[in-house]
Amino acid sequence: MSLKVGIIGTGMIGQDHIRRLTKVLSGVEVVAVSDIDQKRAAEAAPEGAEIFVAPRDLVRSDRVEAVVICSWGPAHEEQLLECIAVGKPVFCEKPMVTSEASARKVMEAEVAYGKRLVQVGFMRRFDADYRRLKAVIDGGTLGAPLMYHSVHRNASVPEGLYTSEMPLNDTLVHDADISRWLLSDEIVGVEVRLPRRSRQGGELRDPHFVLLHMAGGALVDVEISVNIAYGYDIRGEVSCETGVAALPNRPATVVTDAHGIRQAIPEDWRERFIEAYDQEFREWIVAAGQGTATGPSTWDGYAATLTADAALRAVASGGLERIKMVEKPALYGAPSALAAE
Ligand code: NAD
Ligand code: ISE
Repeated sequence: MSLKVGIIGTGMIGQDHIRRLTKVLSGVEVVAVSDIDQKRAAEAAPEGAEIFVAPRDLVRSDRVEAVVICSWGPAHEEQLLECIAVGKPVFCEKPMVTSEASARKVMEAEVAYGKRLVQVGFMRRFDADYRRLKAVIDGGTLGAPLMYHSVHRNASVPEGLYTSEMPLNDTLVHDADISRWLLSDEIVGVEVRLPRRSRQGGELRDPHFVLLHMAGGALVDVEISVNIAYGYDIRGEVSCETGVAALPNRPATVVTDAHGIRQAIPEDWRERFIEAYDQEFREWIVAAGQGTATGPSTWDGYAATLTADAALRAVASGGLERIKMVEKPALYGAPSALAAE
């Protein structure tokens, strides 16, 4: 029996997820779509899917067993709360929400419901290279991790679509989450330094150099570049006590001609993380079919939101901004359980 899914938000990633849910993965069927842009919803809807004007009606439809949210970040809180209110499993693209208050509301609603329903779209945790990197660190052969260097480069972002806050509250959240996951630790402080502004980004402030302070004393530096022009380039290297572990360069055909010897670079996240997105949905379909969720949780979405908030404060203050988390609800496991998730 197939899991019957409704998709809210049929823009770039909504359409990519519809493609994988209808053409790549099995055990799932897209039976409904909704978007504030009715034309886009109609164009993206797979054959036989019902088109809803209001996301609320999609969530409450008897045909829909589980929901995938791909709308813009500020719309996520309301849509997540609708799903939790009716007890339907929901996959929500990052950022889970865009403020601490919203994250607390979603977490309180899920805790009151008493069962995990939300999986957040931190797809890097499902990438085979990141999984191997984590296995090396957890294996302990290199000693304790001391520093993590994270590079997050986008070729470009459509001008106007990206506000000055988005490199931090939309892009940095991936690095915040993967740092917590790789190092099995929480972020307790954030600093941001602003190098000379790149002219590639027009008026947009780009790039950002971010320093994350982990509770156990490790430090993470993050380069956030959203207009690097040459391609989508994601790197990561962990320096430990007796060695270094790094993500490999992606395999690509080596082309040799009169211009030299070179390899292609992914255009954007859809190409770089194609297998990771497939895997995150494979695991989501199994859990949602059982009426629950696994993988990146509301707690992880909350932690990433706090990091983005602190980074935005750090830009304004120029100093170290501390993060204070509420006590972790038992629903999300003990603090040390991060290592096993
Ligand atoms: P997009 O602008 O291409 O698409 C967003 C769609 O949501 C649009 O069609 C818009 O009309 C619709 N929408 C907005 N508010 C809505 C609402 N209240 N109700 C219904 N529909 C609404 O953006 P995108 O690039 O597809 O990004 C969507 C989300 O996915 C963002 O949160 C983004 O951060 C996230 N994202 C995640 C990844 C990843 O790697 N995990 C990659 C890209 C985007
Ligand atoms: C986009 O929304 C994503 O989530 C991508 O993974 C990220 O690399 C990019 O910066 C975001 O715009």
